[in-house]
This record gives sequence, structure tokens and C-alpha cells, in this order.
Amino acid sequence: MLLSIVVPFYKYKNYLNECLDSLLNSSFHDFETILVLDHNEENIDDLLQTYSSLNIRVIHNEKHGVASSRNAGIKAAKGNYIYFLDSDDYVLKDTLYLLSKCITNQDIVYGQVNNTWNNMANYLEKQAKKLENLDDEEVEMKEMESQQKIQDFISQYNQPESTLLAYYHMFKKKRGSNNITVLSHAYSRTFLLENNIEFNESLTYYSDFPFIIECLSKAKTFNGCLDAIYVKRRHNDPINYPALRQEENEGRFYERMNSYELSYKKTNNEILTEMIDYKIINYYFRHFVKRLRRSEKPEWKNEYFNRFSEVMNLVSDKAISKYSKEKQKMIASLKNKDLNKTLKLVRTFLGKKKLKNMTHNKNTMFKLAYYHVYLKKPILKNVVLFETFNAKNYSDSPKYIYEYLASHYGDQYEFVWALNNGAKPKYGGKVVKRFSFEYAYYLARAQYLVFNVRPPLWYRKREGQTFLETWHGTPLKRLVFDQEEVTAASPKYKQQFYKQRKDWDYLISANDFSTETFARCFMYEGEILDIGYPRNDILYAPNKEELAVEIKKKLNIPLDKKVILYAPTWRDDEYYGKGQYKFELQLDCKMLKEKIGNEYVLLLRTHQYISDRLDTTGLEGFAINVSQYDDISELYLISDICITDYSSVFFDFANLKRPILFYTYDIEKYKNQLRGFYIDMTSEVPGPLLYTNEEVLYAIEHIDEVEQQYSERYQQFYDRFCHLDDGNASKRCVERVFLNKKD
Ligand code: C2G
Repeated sequence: MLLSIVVPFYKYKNYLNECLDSLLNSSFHDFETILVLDHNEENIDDLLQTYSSLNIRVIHNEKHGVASSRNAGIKAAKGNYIYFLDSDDYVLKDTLYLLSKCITNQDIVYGQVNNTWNNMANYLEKQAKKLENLDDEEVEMKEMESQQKIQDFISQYNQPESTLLAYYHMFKKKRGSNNITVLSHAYSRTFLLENNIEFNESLTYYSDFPFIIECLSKAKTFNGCLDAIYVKRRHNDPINYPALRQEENEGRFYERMNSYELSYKKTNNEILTEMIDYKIINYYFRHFVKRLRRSEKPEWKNEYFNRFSEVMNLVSDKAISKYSKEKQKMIASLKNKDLNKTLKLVRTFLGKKKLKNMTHNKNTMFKLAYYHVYLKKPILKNVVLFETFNAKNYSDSPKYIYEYLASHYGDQYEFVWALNNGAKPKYGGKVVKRFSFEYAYYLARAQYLVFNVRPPLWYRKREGQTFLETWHGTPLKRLVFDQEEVTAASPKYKQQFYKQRKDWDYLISANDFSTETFARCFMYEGEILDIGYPRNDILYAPNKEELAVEIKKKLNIPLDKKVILYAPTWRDDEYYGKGQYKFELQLDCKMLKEKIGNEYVLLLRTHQYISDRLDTTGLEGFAINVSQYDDISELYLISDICITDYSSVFFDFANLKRPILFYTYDIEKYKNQLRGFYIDMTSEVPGPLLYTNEEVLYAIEHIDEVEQQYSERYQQFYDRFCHLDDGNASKRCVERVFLNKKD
């Protein structure tokens, strides 16, 4: 047998599931799977059953930790080569096959690690998208180029025994020595046994480094196949599912130091020694200095500092001499255990770095003022800062809370709106541009903040500030900690959310369902105001008919025409960058114009994250792009039918009891790959799921029948999700938050 795959398992069964799945789907079969159970608490009998065709050999680690699990795996292995596969990672279909092709008697055969935040389906899709824009020739060129680069680099080193080291030297240059790992390599079992190479079991977090250094030091022959990809999953939820490297632990620092020391003992080779030197120096400048300056734990300035000083004294002068004079001084003062001098140098070093970052991007200078000036000034009593969808428009619940507050208690408060689109709030609230000096000023000093999404990451909640988070919809799509995958542009979403949600004093919920869901999915422990949505007050306004006529006129919609609103949501995996999502219109507007243009006007409304502009050429007189229209609640008022997909708009629109259609052409992907839903779309939403343009047309043409067919379900839906809305949510909100009334 060629390979023994050693999979240590401690926790996170769902990840193990995918790991084993990847082995099951491998195109190469000459391997055994050794699952080393490390006191796992989740029962995995069902998994063993599901993957019985892998003939998994289960062994139990009597000790504890990944090092001893891997050692147990090495001992139990029967294959000629050993491949370590962590239970939260996976391989691709051809990984093992490609690796096996390169195995011809070497001590080590290396592949490549790719990091991802995603499961395999999303990973593969993203990879495919990257290549999508290249033609076959370009793809081939790219592959050849990367192989060539490696060959070029290796050829600089003449002796065959240093080829392996050369390869790693290149690795260090390419990605920083921090990324050198035992993963993605196959090790000859005889080589490991004959040389007594094993993981040091006293190390929980850092046993990889001394192991790989020892292997590299002793290996005589090696080969590589960069196409043999090992996919390393980065954990997107370090709060509930931290990876080993994300776990906080008291002994961690000492272990790191021990692992460096041990690594030196494992080799006499000059290049490897230099690699260890770089790793230590990198750790100093990238991580240690920040802790030294900012950590509140006194150890960093005492015991840790002294211990690091000992280790830094092991670093060669040659490696140190390659750094700038400033850095050399910092290293010297650490080596001399001169804490005061080191602190002084570190302060200047970090200060310069920060200033460079700030001045590099002049647009962020206001942040300097925020931290160093505004935060130091007192809070401005009764000043309220409002922001909706990152200042994109004047809408949603902040608008209605503001209008209620301004019209009833206007003389008692000063109002500021963050708005980038030139909108002018009623009652003359002051407007500031988001990410300006004025914005930073009010963010630091306003007594009240009313936001419908999260504030910027650099916002620091102050004592004396009240933060009202209105949120922006009843959840249909799974949110934050209920989301298994984060496929959106910002993979650190969960981590950031966890930190930010602690700043909220109040969170608004539109119905009991949201109240329960928000508490769980946001891991929110503060006060939830289950009072209905202020943004829906307008849907119950006594003069809503007159308002609708005004809005129709404003949009030049003939009063005798009926209106359809098409308001789809965004797709997590379709983006140009953070907050800039793509959208391709799948609704056949030309066909609809032809068929129903006499009777209807179509309003096209993309989500505020979408940066693609809709093209309405040829649709004049029928389709109007209302994506820039401030307030979607006003559009609901004038719409006879709403078409959406997975957007929360239907929860609000249902307050009007008018027909809703769901154009869900990509529901399988959305449900299984991107988000998943809280409610069953096939049986609980108040309208039909439609998959083609023909079905959409048919439903519009037979809208009375649709209404009838769904009337019972609609009523149930209304009772469940619209039960709190009655036109007075803003009032209830203001009374609780601003007037401090409790019921
Ligand atoms: N919206 C809009 N136009 C669209 C889609 C949405 O104006 N085409 C507005 C609506 O007010 C909607 C809100 O943005 O309720 C949130 O949009 P969703 O499509 O539901 O998506 P998202 O921003 O991801 O919020 O709990 C709700 C979730 O947070 C979803």
C-alpha cells in the first residue's frame, strides 16, 4: 500500500465529515485511512457508517494533543508513505493521485497548501471563477510559469542535497517562513522510523515546526508536485469553533519559545538555521511588539520579555544583519533585556508604521482625529447620529425613528445624518458625509447612535453613548453564527460581529420570530425591543393612499398603471470586493414589457450592496430603475405586486396583504451552498416559488388565482411575522430609548 492517511480528530464533526468525504471522492485509492481519536466528545458512529467503504482504521490516542495523535498514526501506519490530513481540512479529487505520481523512492514528496475559508463546493467554485476569465492557453501558461519559477530557483543551488532546502528557501521568500507546515507532504515511513523522527508531545500548538525542520535536515531525496493541493480550512467562527491556532491559552507563548529552541537543536544546516532565525525575527516585529506595547497582561513586559530575550540570543548575527538599523537596535535591546529602551523603540516603530498607513491613504486621516482628538472630548448630550445602509440612503427604521423624534421632540435634540447620496432629511437634520472628519467627530461625541447596519470597525463605543441597532429585516437567510459558511467578501465576519454586537444597547425586532432568532444568531445578550419595525409605520399611515399618489407622480408613473416591484437580494459569492457585489438581471424584462406592458409598470430595485448598474435600454415606458430611490417602504406603498427572491422585503410588504411572487431561479445553490434558510420556502412563504420567466409571467397574468390559492398561507404568515406592526413602532421605540419609558 502506498499511502497511510493519518487524520487526528478531536472535535468539529461537521468538518470531519467533509474531510472523509474528500477521501471517499479521491481518484486515487491505494491508501488506508487512520483516524486517531483524541478524546472526542461528539459521537461519530454514524460517520464511520457512512464512510465504511474507506475501511477506516480507528485508533485511540491515550494521551492528548495533535502531536501524540500523529505519532500514534505513524506507529499504526502500514503504507509506504504517510500523509497527515487534519480533520478540518480536505484534499481535492486528484491530490493524492498527483502526489502518488511523484513518489519514486524519495524521503519526502511535497505538495502545496491552499488556504480557504470555505467548504469544498465553494472552494472549487471560487477557484473555477478565478480561471474563468482566462482561456486554456493562459491557464497553461500560468501553470508553466509557476513550475518554471521553482525550477529556476532550485537551479541556483548546485548540490543535490540542498535542493530541498532551496525549495523551502523559496517558500520562505514566497510566503514567509511562518507558513512552513508538515501538511501537504508525504513522508516515507521508513525514513521517519529509521531516523526516529516524531512529533514532540510536550508541544500542543507548535509541534509542526521542529518536526519539519528535522525532516528537512535529514532527508536525502525529495520530489515535489505543486498541483497536489491540500486545502487548509481557516475557521470563520473562532468564537465557537476556534482552530488550534486561534485558541487562547496561557502556556502558548512559552510553547512557541520552546518550539523555536527545539528546532535549532534539530539541525546543523545553515539554511534551515537561517529559516528558524527569520521565523523568530518575524514573530518579533509582526506580533510581539504589538503585545509588548498594548497588552494589559503584565507578563508581556516581564516574564515573556525575558524569555523572548533568551531565545533572541540564539538568532545568528548574520540573519540580524540583514535587517534595517532601526530593527537591529530593537533586536539588540531585547537581547540585552533592556525593557525601557525596547519599549521606547517599539513605540516609535509602531507609531511610524501607523502614521505611514494613515498618510499613505489620506482618506483615513479622519481616523487619527477620531482616536487622538475627538474621543478625548466629552460626549455631546442629546446629539443623535443616524445612519442607514452605510449612509447610502435616507431610509429604513432610522428614518422613521428620526422623523418621529424630530416632529415630537425636535427642540430637545440635535440631529445629524450620515448621508452620501445628497438626500436631505425632513425637519432639517444636519448632514455629514460618511468617513469624513465631521462624521468621525459625531461618531465619537454623539450621545445616541441609531444605525441599521454595523458601524465602522474602528468605532469605539464610549461610556455615556447609547447605541440603538435597528437592523434591517426579518431573517429568512441564515445570519452570522447560524451560518455554517461565510462565503461573502469578508471572511472575518463572525469574529468582527461578535465584537461589535457587544456595543449595542438596544436591538429592534419586528416580530417574535426575529426576537428569538436574533438572540441566538447574533449571540446577543442586550435588550431586544420587540416592537415592530419603525420602517413599516408608513404602511399603516392613515393617508397612505394620498402618499401613494404623490410617490407615483414623483416617479412619473401613470396613475392608471399598476405597479410591480422587483426587489431581489445580493449573492454572497458574487462580488468585486467588500460591499461591492455583482448582480445579473435574470428577469426577462423585454418579454414582460411585450406581454404586460399595457397594464403594468415594472420597478427594478437592486440591493444596496450591488454595484452593477441595471441597463434599461429598450424598456422605456415600462421598467424604471429605482435602485437609487431612497426608501423602499415608499415603493411598497405604490406596488400592487412584489417579486423578490430571498430578500427580507416580503416580510415588510406582507403588511399590505398584496400578492408576493418569489423568483427563485437559483434556490438550490442559495439554500445549500450560500446561506440556508430559517423557514421552509416551499411551504411557509406567502406566495409561489417560480423558476422561469414563463412561470413569472403566468403568475402575473393569473394574479387573482394566485392570491386565492395562497390566501390561507398568507394569513398564517401575516399572523406570524406582521403581528406587531401597527403604525406605532417608531413611537414605541422613541419612548423606550429616548424617553426611557418601560412598559
Ligand atoms: N432592500 C432594498 N432593495 C432590495 C433588497 C433589499 O431596498 N432589492 C432593503 C430592504 O429594506 C430589505 C433590506 O434591504 O429589508 C435588507 O435586504 P435583504 O435582501 O434582506 O438582505 P440583507 O441586507 O443581507 O439583510 O435580517 C435580514 C438580513 O439581515 C438580510
